[in-house]
Amino acid sequence: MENTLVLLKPDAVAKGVCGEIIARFEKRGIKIIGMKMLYLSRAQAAIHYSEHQDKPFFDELVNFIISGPLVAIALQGENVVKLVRTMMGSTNPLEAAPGTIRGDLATNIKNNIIHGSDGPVSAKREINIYFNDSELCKEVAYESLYKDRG
Ligand code: D4T
Repeated sequence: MENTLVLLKPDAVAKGVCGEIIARFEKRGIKIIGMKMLYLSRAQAAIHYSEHQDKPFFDELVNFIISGPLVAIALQGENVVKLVRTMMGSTNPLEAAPGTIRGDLATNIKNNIIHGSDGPVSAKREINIYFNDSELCKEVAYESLYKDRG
């Protein structure tokens, strides 16, 4: 079982498409184990995107991600990192296939609606930026609820 971290970026909140994106994960059978709306501080944004700190688009990326509230979601499932990235589509919405989240809801690479962890190691690091362990739901009752859904 894997976990991954998704951010519905400020443009997703502004466009009012968070519900639609969350519904796609739920319908696919992916389990939500944590979710919150927040403003990211500049320091948190720099930590989240530390791998991009030397890239020319870093400042713009940080300014965008702190420009409004976002929704952070921790998801759990088998191969969920790959599954979510497939559902997201290419980083550049111009190359994202129709039917993917970016292919349907985004138009440019700077405002590309959603972030998803790129591997289990970064998922663990990123989930820790947004959630304390006590904020992640791992109750047995919750497990059986999902089992009942087949
Ligand atoms: P995230 O991290 O947001 O899920 O995106 P990806 O994993 O799909 O893509 P990424 O890490 O390469 O890029 C992070 C973030 O930077 C923006 N970006 C990227 C940008 O504004 N200009 C660029 O040229 C690139 C490559 C978009 C996503």
